Parts: sequence; C-alpha cells; structure tokens
Amino acid sequence: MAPLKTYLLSLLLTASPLLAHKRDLPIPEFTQEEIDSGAALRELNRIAGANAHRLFGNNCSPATVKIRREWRALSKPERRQFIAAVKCIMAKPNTVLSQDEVPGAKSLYDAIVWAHADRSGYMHMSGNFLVFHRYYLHTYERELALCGWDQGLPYWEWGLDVDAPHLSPVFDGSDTSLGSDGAFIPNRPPRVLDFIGFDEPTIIPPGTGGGCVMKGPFSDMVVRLGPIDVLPGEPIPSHPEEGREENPRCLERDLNADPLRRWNTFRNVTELILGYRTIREFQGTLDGDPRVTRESMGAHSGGHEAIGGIAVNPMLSPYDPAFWLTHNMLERVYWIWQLLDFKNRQGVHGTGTFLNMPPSANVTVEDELDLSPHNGPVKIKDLMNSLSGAPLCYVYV
Ligand SMILES: *[C@@H]1O[C@H](CO)[C@@H](O)[C@H](O)[C@H]1NC(C)=O
Ligand SMILES: *[C@@H]1O[C@H](CO)[C@@H](O)[C@H](O)[C@H]1NC(C)=O
Ligand SMILES: [Cu+2]
Repeated sequence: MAPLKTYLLSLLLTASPLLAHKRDLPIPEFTQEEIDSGAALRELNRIAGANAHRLFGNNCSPATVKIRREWRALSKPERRQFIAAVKCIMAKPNTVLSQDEVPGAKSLYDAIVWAHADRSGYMHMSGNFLVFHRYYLHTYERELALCGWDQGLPYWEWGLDVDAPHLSPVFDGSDTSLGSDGAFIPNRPPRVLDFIGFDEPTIIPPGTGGGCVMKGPFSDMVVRLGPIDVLPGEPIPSHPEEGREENPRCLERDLNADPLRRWNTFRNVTELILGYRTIREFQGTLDGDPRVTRESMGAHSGGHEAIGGIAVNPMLSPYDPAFWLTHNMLERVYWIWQLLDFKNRQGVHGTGTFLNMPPSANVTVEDELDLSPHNGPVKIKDLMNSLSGAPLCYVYV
C-alpha cells in the first residue's frame, strides 16, 4: 500500500481502543465554537470512519478502499493528475449513448451528463435522490480510474470557502484548480426562485462572475448539450425533448458567497447531521422539501447556487466539473449521518417522482437504480454500505 494511504487509514481506523468496538461510538457534546470552526464536523467524520471499520465486505478491504479527500488535501501533482483524468473523460468519444437519441453527445462526458438530465424528474425531490447521486458519483469515480485517477473522488468542503469562493483552491483559476470564476457581468438582477410549495420566492443576489470561465483548466471546455429550460414553478421532468443537439458553448460560472453563508456553513452542515434522526427529515431539510421544512433551500441547492452558471440547471449541472465535488460533499454529509447510527439509517423516503408529480409509488430499498448505459442496475439496499464492495468501496477523511 502507498505510504500516504497507510497513513490516512491509520488516522481513520486506529482510533485506538475503538478498533474493538461493536457498537456505534457515542457523539460528544460540541461547543458553538467547535461547530462554527469545523472542528465538530471533523470529529463527526472521524467517528463515522471509526464506526465504518467493521463494515468491510468481501470485495472491499483497507488495501483497496478509495479514500475521498478534500480538494486541499490533494498535493498539487495529485490535483493536476485528477484534472487530467477529467479532461480524459471529456476527450473520449461517446460510444455508449445512441447518436439517434442524443446526436449532440459527442464525448463520454456529454453522455454522462445526459444520464443525469434524462432522469432528473425521477431522482430529484424523490426517494431516489441521495442514493441515485451516490451511485452516480461512484460511476464517475470508476470512469476517472479508467483515465488514470484511481484514488477517491475529491470533495469541496463548503465551510472553508463561505466568505470568498473565488479565492478557494477549487476555483482560484490556477492550473491546480477546476478553473476560475466566470467573467464578471455587471448589473444583473437577482435570481428570484419560485419553488413549488413555498409562499415567498427565494432571492439570490448575483455572484461575482456570470460569464465564461476565464482562467485555468476548464476555460477551453466545450459544453455541447442544452440548453434545457426548466420552467419556474413547474415540476422537473425526465426525458427532455430539447437540448439533444450539439450546441457548443463555454462553461459559465457565477461564484457566489451568499448561498454558502445561508445554507452551507460548518454550522449548517453540522446541525444537519446532528439535528435529524429520520431520513425523511434529514433529506427533506438538506433539499428544501416543502413537505418537510419551511426553509426553501438547503445545503444541496446552496452548493449548486454557489457555483452558478450551468451548475444551477437541475438537468445539466454535471457539466461543471465542480458539480462532482459539491455533490461529493453532500454525499459525505449523508455518509457521516448514516454512520453515526448505521443500523437505524438504512431506509429511503419518498416516491419515485419529483414532489410526487406525477404520483408514483414509494421507493423502497428493494427497488433497483439503473444508470445505463454507464453502469448496471443495482438494488438500493446494496448502496447503503459504502464498504460492502458490492459495488461501493470508499471512505471519507
Ligand atoms: C447557516 O449558518 C449560519 C451561521 O453559520 C446562520 O447565520 C444561518 O442562519 C444558517 N442557516 C440556516 C438555514 O439555518
Ligand atoms: C408511502 O409512504 C408514506 C410515508 O412513509 C406512507 O404514509 C404511505 O402510506 C406510503 N404509501 C404506500 C402506498 O405504501
Ligand atoms: Cu442531481
């Protein structure tokens, strides 16, 4: 095993007498300062990792487990290697998705984005939401491995960047970032988001960009599919008719501290993990589900709005290479939450359609998720343990 991996695993698994523990570790009381500084979240991640050690299945071991780290924990050569793997997926021709169906899907990356667009109404605001994105990230991680990045998918720790996302090592425009902010477009109106089920619209002031990503690795990226307009106040559909042709344009971004401060601080994330015991409340709160909360947005949309540009389109958001890092942070929050009480947090909640429109049956863990043509069907219950090896095999540090 590589020395770095050995070291990270020792941090994760040798919480000394804890290796012998059979039950989940107790959760300590945290001070407000520990919560606001991120120390509490770090400790919760450590406890989750210690609880996880007994869950290794046959096809996943300390030697093979992928360690998902924060972007800043990667060395600069590692960041460059990761970026090269993303570009490799973008450079591979699409050989999986039918050209009759989606003529504009020229690259493998386009085809992966379409897998999200085509299922949008079925895995947003539905019982599939967390587990679908879990499987989607895993599938992308597998493609990255085929492109030379065989480590865990990195994540973006929002709490470190709530004041200035454009200065974040994720977005600073250096050759070790995912590219800069978009070019600044002045005098834009705020976004007025009329979410279904809320009386008042949610107002997001414009961010610091708005135009094409200017500097760094993805300033020359070509976005091909879309646009697909999602009408305000209407449910998000699946199988969109439009947006299937090739329509080359730049990657747009509009980095924005405002949503991060409102929904993605260390306090917000820590309260999400500690404040809710059922999957209904936990998922409903992080996703601003009107059936569960009076807060029209949560950490999920907050992460998208903080990136702006195509990342706020519920169908095409995976076009932004940062989509994978913000969703991986959300997945980390779900992973920690689950592992703090693993045996009681095995369920899903909700039906199989966006806000149950049109009405559909409750999703159950016996149902299958399908990611064709990128990955095979998998039972939701087989996505509950990230260490089963069937198919998942990762931890967060
Ligand atoms: C998120 O946390 C910040 C402080 O870190 C707080 O001001 C804000 O009200 C929180 N948002 C929610 C929805 O609780
Ligand atoms: C679906 O789930 C809801 C909430 O858990 C429950 O009230 C309802 O009875 C379920 N519907 C069916 C058809 O099982
Ligand atoms: Cu999504």
